Amino acid sequence: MILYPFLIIFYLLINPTSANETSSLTFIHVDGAWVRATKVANSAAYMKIVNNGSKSDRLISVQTEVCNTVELHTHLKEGDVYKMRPIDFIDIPAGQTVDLKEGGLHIMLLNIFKPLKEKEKIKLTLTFEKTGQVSIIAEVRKNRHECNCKG
Ligand SMILES: [Cu+2]
Repeated sequence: MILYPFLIIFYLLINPTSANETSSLTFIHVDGAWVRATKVANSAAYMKIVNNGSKSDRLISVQTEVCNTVELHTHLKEGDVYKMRPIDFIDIPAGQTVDLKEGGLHIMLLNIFKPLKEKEKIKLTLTFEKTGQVSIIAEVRKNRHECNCKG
């Protein structure tokens, strides 16, 4: 069947984008990332995650060199008190921006190796279900209002 290789070549010529379909459907970027300065063991990272793609995505894990344990957290009301709770993923719907902020969704950094001082830069690697890994630099700040970063 000598025609077979030619059929494959023909398919590739008429369908050149098939190999990277996933990356063309999701487009994730991160704005205004910051991490709270801390002298104690735990801190949190906040940011806006923007999905300009046509498919929804999910943040499923985060890695950083400042600690070994990173959790995705939300705040839930129990009685009159809001408490932090770990969640398995954060949905990032197509065409929307998800705001990770104080009192809401956030990235929890647990058992940090050493104190985080203002203006330090911390690398965070975010893993999304479809987009894959996105590495960002977050600045250490005392609070959101001292942050020069956008958002
Ligand atoms: Cu938390």
